[in-house]
Order: sequence, then C-alpha cells, then structure tokens
Amino acid sequence: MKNADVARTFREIADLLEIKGEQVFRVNSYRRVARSVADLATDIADVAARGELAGLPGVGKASAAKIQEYLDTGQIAARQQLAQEMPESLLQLLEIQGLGPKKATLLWREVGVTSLEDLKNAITAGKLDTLKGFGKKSIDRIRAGIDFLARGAGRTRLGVAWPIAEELRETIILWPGVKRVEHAGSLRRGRETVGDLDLLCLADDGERIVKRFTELPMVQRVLAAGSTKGSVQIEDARGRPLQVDLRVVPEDSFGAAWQYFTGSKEHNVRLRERAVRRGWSLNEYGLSDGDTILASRTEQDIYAALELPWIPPELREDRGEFELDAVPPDLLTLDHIRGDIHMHTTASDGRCSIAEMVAAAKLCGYEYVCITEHSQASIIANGLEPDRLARHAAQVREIAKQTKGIAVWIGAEVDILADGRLDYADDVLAGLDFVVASVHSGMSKDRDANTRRTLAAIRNPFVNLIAHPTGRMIGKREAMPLDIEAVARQAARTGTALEINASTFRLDLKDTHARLARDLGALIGINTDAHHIDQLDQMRFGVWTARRAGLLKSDVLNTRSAREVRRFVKKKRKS
Ligand code: DGT
Ligand code: CA
Ligand code: CA
Ligand code: ZN
Repeated sequence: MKNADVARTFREIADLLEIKGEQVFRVNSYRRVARSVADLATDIADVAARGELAGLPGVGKASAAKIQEYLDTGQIAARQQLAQEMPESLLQLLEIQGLGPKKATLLWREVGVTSLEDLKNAITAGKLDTLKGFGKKSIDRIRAGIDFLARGAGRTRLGVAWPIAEELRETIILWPGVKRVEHAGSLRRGRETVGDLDLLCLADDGERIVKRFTELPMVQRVLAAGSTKGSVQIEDARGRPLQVDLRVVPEDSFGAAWQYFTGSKEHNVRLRERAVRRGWSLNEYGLSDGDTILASRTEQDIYAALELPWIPPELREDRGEFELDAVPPDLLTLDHIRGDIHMHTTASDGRCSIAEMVAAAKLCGYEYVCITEHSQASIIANGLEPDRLARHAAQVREIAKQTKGIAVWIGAEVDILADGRLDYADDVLAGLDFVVASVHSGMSKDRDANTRRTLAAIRNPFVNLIAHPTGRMIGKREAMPLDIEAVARQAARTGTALEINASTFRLDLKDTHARLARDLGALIGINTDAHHIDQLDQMRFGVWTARRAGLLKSDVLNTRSAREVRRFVKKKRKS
C-alpha cells in the first residue's frame, strides 16, 4: 500500500509551504489530505482505480490529481518544485520537539540554518541569542531536542517496525520451499524501539531465498547476500532507512538459531555460561557436548537441556529470568484484556465518533469500554468545559443504552494542573464512571515538583488511573523526572491504577518502571489512548511491555470483569 507514502508527501508539501510563508488555509488543505489518506483503511490505489479519490474527506479535484500523479510517477511535481525553492533539509528541523515551521523559517532566513548540523553549530556560536522569538529557555529546549534526536537516531519505534516485519513474514512464507518464517531479535522481545529487524526462515535452498529477499520491491539497498544470510535496507513508513536481516536455516537447527538470534545478547551470554559450566558449548547451531549435539531443533529442547523452563522472549534481557523455577502460567497475554479504559472521540481531539469507537471496541471482544475526553485546560486538544462534558456524557449514555454486548462508560482524562489540582471540580468528576488523570503541560525538570503534583492527583478520591505517568514521547521527548517509587506506593495505598499507555509513541510506564510499580503493590491499567479506531489494536504493544515487566494477569486492572472494575472505582470513592 502506498497510503503512508502519499500521506507523507502531502505532509512534506504542507511543511515546506508553511516554511515558505504560504497562507494557512492552503497549508492546512494539504495537511487535511495527508490525514485523510493516512486514516484510510483501504489501499489508496484501489480508491484511485474506482475513481473515488475526490470523494475522500478534504480531497478536492486538484488534490485528487496530485494523488494520481504520485501513484503514476512516484512523485508530485509541486513537491519537487518546492525542493528547488528551499533546502529540503529544513524538514529535519521540524523533527525537533517544539520547533515548528515558523521558527524554522526564521532560522533559515535570518541565520542561514538549513539542517540539524547547521542549527547545532549556530547555537554553539551564539547566533540565536539575539534572534527575535528565541529566548534562552527556548534555545535550551531546542538544544535538548537535538541531543535527544541524535541519541534515538537509527532506532525505529515498535509500532512502525512491527507492521513491516509482519508484511515481510506474510510475503516470504508464501515462497516455494519456505516452511516457516519467524521474527527474532529485539522485535520478538517486544522492545520499544528496534535497531534492525531480524527474520528467521526455515528452508533448504538458502541461496535462492536470500536472492529473492534482496529483490523485494521495497528493498532500496542490498547490504549483504550469501547462502544463509541476507541484509537489506528498506524505508519505513516515515521515509527513514531500516535494516532487515534474514537468516535461512534448516529444520534440525531451527530452534538453536531462533534462540540465538532472538537474543538479547546479555541473555545469550548468561545462557552460554550455563552451558560452559556443564562442559558444553552453545551457538546458533545447537547445544553440544564435543561433537554430539544435545539440543537444536526447538527452543524448548535447548532450555530444557540447561534445566530451565522455556523463557518467553520478552523476559530474555538478563533481568532475573534465570532465577525462575517455572514461567508463571498467568503471565499476561492479550487474551486476558477485557476492556480499554482510555480513548478519545471527535468530542475532543479524536478522529472517530463515539459510536465508531464503541463498535470497534466491541469487535476487539471487550466487555467494557470507557470514553475519556480531554478536559478544558487542554486547549490544543479541544478539551471539554463542564457543560460540553455534560452534553457529551448524555450522548455516551444514550449510546450505552442502545449498545448490546459491551458496557459503555463515560469517563474523562482530566488534566492535572501545575499545582496538583484537577481541571474539573469533584462534583463533575463524581458524575463520571471512571476518571483518568494526566499531566499534559508544564512538565518540570524538578523531580519533586512533578512528584508532588502527581501524588496530589492520586489522593483525589475520584481519580482512578494516572495515564502516561512520565509523559515521555519515544524518540521525541524525555520522560519527566518522577519518583516512581513514591507514586507507586501512593497508588497502591489509595487504590489507584497506574497506566501502561499502549500507544507506541509512549509505552509509558515503560517496562522497568511498570515492574517496579507492580513490585511496590500498584495495580497497572493498560489502555490504548486511541484517537482512531485503528489504534485500538495497539493494545498488543502495551501487553508486550507488561510482559517485559513480568506482569501477571492479576497485576492488571483491565483483566478484571466490568463489575470488578466498577467496584474498584466505588471502593476508592467510599474511602
Ligand atoms: P537491536 O537490533 O539493536 O534492536 O537489538 P537486537 O537484539 O535485535 O540485536 P541484533 O539485531 O544486533 O542481533 C540479533 C540477536 O542476535 C541478538 O539479540 C543476539 C544475537 N547476537 C548478535 N550478535 C551477537 C553476539 O555477538 N553474541 C551473542 N551472544 N549474541 C549475538
Ligand atoms: Ca535486531
Ligand atoms: Ca540484526
Ligand atoms: Zn488520552
């Protein structure tokens, strides 16, 4: 599908036009097209073939022609034209958190900055110090943003990587001679970002499979091609390079290879030590005693020979997994999840209606769903004032009445204000079924200030869950410093849940924090924070993170029945 490429091209045109100083409505019309195409569930080429491009929301005749042009030629002349008028590398600047097109224009026109590298040098040389609109604080933020980008460079978010890996697996499995294709590496372990993708393929004729792999249409560069291994570079949905390694192995060493290439390296080192202590050796071909192979066909065989239970990939990080006598049978799985308690609709900044979100949640097989719009302080997110909330709540209740087979709750994602007060009065909160509270602005460098603010919210009898507790945006914004232990203890004491936000931009709490919070007695809620029906299936990534934290079914609020969750709310209100 070319949808993501088309959307990206339109987004770039919008960004470049805005940097150029084009009128807002023109810029926005390109953004609208980008969004419309990105939201499309069907292949844009099919829509074009049916002659229905101009019927998409926000897509007029002119935009339809441009989409068609992209599908025919792989580019849009208007985009190429803009690249003649200004350096394309300006687009890099927009990756910095808090740096928009207006600031990019100033940097370009006034200081001659055209790339991240330029910007870094300009800051060091003090060239921004006298520039209008750039205070000391904002310069510090930009510098931090550049450093952050540099550190995340080369890693790809799980949410971007996983669909690509799945597409590859589904493609390769169909090739003649291929008996099995599996994910390995950090993707299989469910890490929040991956350095590259690792795929393992069971087949005899490695040379032929590797050749076909390097000839895939999505391949941009072939890095290596041999008789058992191929490495290629592809482009992810955001146009960034991503490396994919494919290894082809025969049946009798498949388990050993899968174990080896799943890693982590740290886990493998410990496992190999265990083998060596017994006088054996372990590598990607098998566990051996001299020339005798002891185990190699399955991962289970290898772990069993080393007197270990089969360790789930998410736990293979050398974080205590070797001390397990048995893998807990109730380690969390996606099947355990019975509801999603944090999501948005068009009432605030979501993109689907209440009815659409509810229907989609029902398709997920859930017993309950809770709609939680932003509160009034979140102006950019179109947060609701109390009277709009009241009208919206009435609509949700009406839909709840009409909907069979799933309980529909009205909640809110209420802002935790800078002083720890909440953005709605208690009597407003009391009218809701479930209250999610979160920090959206004024995150401080001061750990105590952030912690005090969060603890104050947790003390409120109507707050049931703290959403994305550290506020990090993976690859974009650092977590705010927070005393997780204090927060977890208070959450445990008061009967308040802490979230693993399953959005792959966030995954917050992260794995290590979630483990710590659970160990201190806090209950965890895993929610998607979906702004579109397509995002409800990000639940899988939240569950992955929870598994990496070693969470059991009983550690997670939304593995409980609707009645138990309601009781959870009631209990805190009574206390
Ligand atoms: P990534 O790609 O940086 O997100 O992380 P991984 O874990 O996918 O690392 P990658 O792609 O370099 O290698 C895949 C797996 O192969 C890794 O998890 C363990 C195994 N592996 C690679 N190199 C070594 C090594 O030098 N020693 C050991 N014991 N295992 C290795
Ligand atoms: Ca990898
Ligand atoms: Ca690799
Ligand atoms: Zn939210």
